[in-house]
Amino acid sequence: MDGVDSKRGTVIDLREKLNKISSKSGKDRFRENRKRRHEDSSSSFRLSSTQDTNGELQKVHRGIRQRILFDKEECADIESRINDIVEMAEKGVYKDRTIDRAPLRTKYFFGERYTYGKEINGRGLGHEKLYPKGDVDEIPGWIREHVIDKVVDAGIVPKGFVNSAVINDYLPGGCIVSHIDPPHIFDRPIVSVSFFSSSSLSFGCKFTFKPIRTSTPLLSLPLHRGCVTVLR
Ligand SMILES: O=C(O)CCC(=O)C(=O)O
Repeated sequence: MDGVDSKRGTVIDLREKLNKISSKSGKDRFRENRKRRHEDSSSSFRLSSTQDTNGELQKVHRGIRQRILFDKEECADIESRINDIVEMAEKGVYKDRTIDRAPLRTKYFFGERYTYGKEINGRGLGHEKLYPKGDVDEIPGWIREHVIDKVVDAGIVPKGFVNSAVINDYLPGGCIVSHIDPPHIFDRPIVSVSFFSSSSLSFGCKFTFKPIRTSTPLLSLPLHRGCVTVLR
């Protein structure tokens, strides 16, 4: 789930913030940008031909299904419940491990949490582990009733399939680093629902934080408010 909460005031754009952190002078950054543009066009990441690009694109498309499942009223109701979670988190109602805060993106783990990013010390895909059961809060009843049951009723996943729900709360300019949800921890499909605002999910792009950069994605998938995205 993702969203932007207009009630929570002005925030700094992550791109500005990270670029400020970078100590490079304007001249250095200009040189770096020119170099990067050159690298982009010769990158080993670039697909070798139009045929390869098409093949990759078809493969990505085959794994994605989307549909609008929540109307405006349902979205508004769920969004107000998400705001309640944010408020409760600020009051310290949840277990420590339920919440993971990063600049402009907060994750709320319910049911299960797994180690990722810095927690696996750069060892990469395959080294992620589940935290012990009970380290994070249970999936709230309203998420089961208003979100999971609806996804089950729509025939997207079987009853009893979902045992983990993560709310990703993005503030303006926030994003999540490119990653693969580890297959030894996550059964497929991965089901994502978007609330508060529309955003996009990019496939086949390189991403760096410092400086914040992304290569042109193979596919940039729109995620509309109320839309469920199913990834296999
Ligand atoms: O916000 C999204 O839809 C992506 C979330 C995601 O990739 C994750 O939580 O692992």
